[in-house]
Amino acid sequence: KKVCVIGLGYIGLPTATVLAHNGFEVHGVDINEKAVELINNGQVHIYEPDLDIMVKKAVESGNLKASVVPEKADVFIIAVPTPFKENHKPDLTYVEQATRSISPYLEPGNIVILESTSPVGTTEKVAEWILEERADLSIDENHEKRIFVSHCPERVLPGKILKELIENDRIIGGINEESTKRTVEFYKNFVKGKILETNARTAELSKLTENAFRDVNIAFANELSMICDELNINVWELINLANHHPRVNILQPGPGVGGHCIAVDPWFIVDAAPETAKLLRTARMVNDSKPYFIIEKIKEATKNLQNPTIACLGLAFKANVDDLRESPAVKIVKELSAIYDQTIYVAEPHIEDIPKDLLELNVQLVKTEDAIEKADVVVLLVDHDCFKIIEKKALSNKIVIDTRGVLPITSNIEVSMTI
Ligand code: SAJ
Repeated sequence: KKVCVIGLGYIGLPTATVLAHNGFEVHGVDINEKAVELINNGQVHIYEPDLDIMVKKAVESGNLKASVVPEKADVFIIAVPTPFKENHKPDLTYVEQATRSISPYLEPGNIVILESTSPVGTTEKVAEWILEERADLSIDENHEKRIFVSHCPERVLPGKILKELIENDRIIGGINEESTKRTVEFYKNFVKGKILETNARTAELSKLTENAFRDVNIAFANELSMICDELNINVWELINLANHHPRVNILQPGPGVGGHCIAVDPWFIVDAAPETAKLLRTARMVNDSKPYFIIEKIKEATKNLQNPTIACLGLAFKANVDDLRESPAVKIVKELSAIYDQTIYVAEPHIEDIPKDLLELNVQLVKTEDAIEKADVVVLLVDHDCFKIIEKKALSNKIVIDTRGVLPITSNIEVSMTI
């Protein structure tokens, strides 16, 4: 069987690779020519543990090839981004382009699977776009040129993608029962987790709900941290105590919510039910406001210092990854460089070069020890394991603002404290 995967990013490339390892002939497609060239050379353009080795093997086996144009196949998987526009409305341009780009290659009996996290109704739209391009095909039962269309939302956690791709339970919802059935048969080839069947719209909302659930829970922790700051209570101790209750499990506060999923997906629900999704909208706003709360805390902590030198530890959107997309840490560093005249020193051991959008600012990427040594104020923004071993004596006489509660500080407040 042959599979054509559209979009060779964090989801598409690992999926294409796993399929190739399971004996499928895989044709990967991406608009990024550089990525295509790298993949065909057995290399990768993104970092994910073990992905480089797996891609190399898949390409060497002859089962994985990449190109900028699709080819005929039995199964088509769409794994392209679904960002939002300025007004938090979903932007389906990439899904539409991908769908229209595969349409000329479709043949009766083919399955088209949308893996991109999508607003409710998108899978049905995919079917409509195909039929607009191909009047000869049909989604109707008994039609001799029938094709099948389903949603199977990706649910993998960056950093654990290759494991979760195989082990996680999957939800599959087709635009009709036969589409669901055929898509389930396909995923059974490589998924070890349970495969749960539903319709396309429920599958779409289910994925959005999972990320909205996490967003609301993180917002709860973030709001608590701001309440604790006001009441002069240590939020980490508070959460630890409350979590001893058998039915309480509070997540960890931080400088905000980053990444390209949790900060985006709940808006698709809000957009679909704007009057009703009050809690979800508020959670988004709480999490989006958190970086500015941290900046205010930094300003407050430095108000009596002349030209303070600030070191920020971490730029990634979460612990132990190199991914800077929508990172609250990057947002905070940018704001700080606009507020302070002194160079802002940044330590991010997971990247080698300073990202483009910080290049023109007065920001310098340095080693963790150097950043701390130079600083009057140390701001910890990401709970990378490598920061957890920082010793107390390295921080003596510094103002320490720890947004993740990992540094050895004894003060009672979450942020702005002097050792
Ligand atoms: N965060 C906190 N406190 C916490 C947990 C997370 O502040 O207690 C922050 C992180 O630092 C990060 C953000 O939230 O900035 C999101 O991180 P995450 O680890 O919760 O999630 P992602 O974005 O890496 O991946 C999520 C996952 N969804 C869920 O756990 C419900 C993943 O399974 C999805 O596949 C992925 O979104 C996706 O692609 O949709």
